[in-house]
Amino acid sequence: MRTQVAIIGAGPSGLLLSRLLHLSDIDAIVLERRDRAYVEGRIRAGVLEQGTVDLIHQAQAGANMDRNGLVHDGIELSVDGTRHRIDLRELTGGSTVMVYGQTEITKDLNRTHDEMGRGVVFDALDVSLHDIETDTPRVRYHKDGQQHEVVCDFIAGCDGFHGVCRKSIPDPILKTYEKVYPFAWLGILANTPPVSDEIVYARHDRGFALFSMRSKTVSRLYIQCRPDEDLEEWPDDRIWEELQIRLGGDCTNRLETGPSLEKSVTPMRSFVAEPMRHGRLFLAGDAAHIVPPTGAKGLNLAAADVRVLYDALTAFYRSADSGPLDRYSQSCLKRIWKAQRFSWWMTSLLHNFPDASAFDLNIQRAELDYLIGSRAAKTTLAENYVGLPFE
Ligand code: RFL
Ligand code: PHB
Repeated sequence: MRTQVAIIGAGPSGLLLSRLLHLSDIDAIVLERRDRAYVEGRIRAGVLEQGTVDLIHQAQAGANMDRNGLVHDGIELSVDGTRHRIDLRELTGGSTVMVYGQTEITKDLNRTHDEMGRGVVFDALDVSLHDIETDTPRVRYHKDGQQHEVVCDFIAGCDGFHGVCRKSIPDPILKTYEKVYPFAWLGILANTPPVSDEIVYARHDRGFALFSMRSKTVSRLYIQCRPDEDLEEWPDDRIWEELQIRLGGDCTNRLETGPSLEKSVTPMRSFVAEPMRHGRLFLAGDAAHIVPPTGAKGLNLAAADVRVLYDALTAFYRSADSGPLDRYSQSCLKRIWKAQRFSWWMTSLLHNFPDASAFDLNIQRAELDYLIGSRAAKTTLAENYVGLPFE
């Protein structure tokens, strides 16, 4: 089979890129290892920058998001039970974020693919990349026991952190940077009404906690835990009790408890691979970088890569201009490192580090104190949280 762009992975990066290319009459195929129910069932991100919202509109996949997404003007920081509001809209001169689940975005994008009649190949096993340093790279995979081969012009590696694409870049060329944190997040989803109108990030001596939501009736909550935490030791009641303590203030009384619909542990790491391009292979999203979720940047960075890659591919096909493709890695990495810095900073500010000295703890307290008391510091947080401008 022949196509212009072979996309590996049907997460938000792959689906968004494929949809945008389709609208520009560029032929693409998406190969996904898992089945559709699995891909659509994963509970992940919830906070979208305006740039991500705009790209979803550009992909003509924003109708449900417009109907059901919640626009948030601010976020709250809870420090040992006392709440402090960060007014995103006022501090940034009008910017806000949209709370809308990644699960819903994936479903919305899959539906657009159904309509396109050029869908995603789910259950595509043993994907392997060949001849990526030539002008006619190839992708092989197995489906229903048969081997298939796709010949293409470009391969978009949108296959997440554990995918095959990054591993196809030869070792001496690929450089990686990594920081692993000594804690994880235990997340639950529950059919309980939000305890607050806005997301609450809580610093507490027992560890970080986060209150978020998916709708006016569904809450998404996280607590800092050990990376090797055993979920068996965390029945729902214990999680709710811990959330009540850590969120503190009026959240303690207002928190409505209920059975969890989903429960999982997410390890925390910062990771960057560069270059994001090798020959005709371009990495996008989690395949090239991971941020700890504290800054809510993972999905937004993935969308930012897709935007740059889509623009570069259209410049190539419309004007035979390969300049934007040549600059792809460099263009993306500038934004990625700024989001890495912000995510690392939010994580350092709000979590308990098991090996922190008394000096480290005092510095963390001073940083929080300064942030809460300084308009300049709150503006810095706000402009990073809503998403830095595109150059
Ligand atoms: P994904 O979503 O991992 O999708 C990759 C897809 O590739 C498939 N795949 C393969 N397919 C074919 N062959 C192979 N060999 C393959 N190997 C893998 C996989 O099955 C999968 O379908 O990557 P993508 O598209 O780059 O999207 C990235 C985002 O999913 C991720 O950055 C965010 O979820 C991160 N994140 C958040 N980001 C935000 O912007 N805001 C948030 O509020 C936010 N909260 C979060 C998060 C991530 C979390 N977890 C679970 C890590 C909260 C959490 C708890
Ligand atoms: C979420 O709603 O899942 C969420 C919100 C904010 C974050 C991370 C995750 O920083």
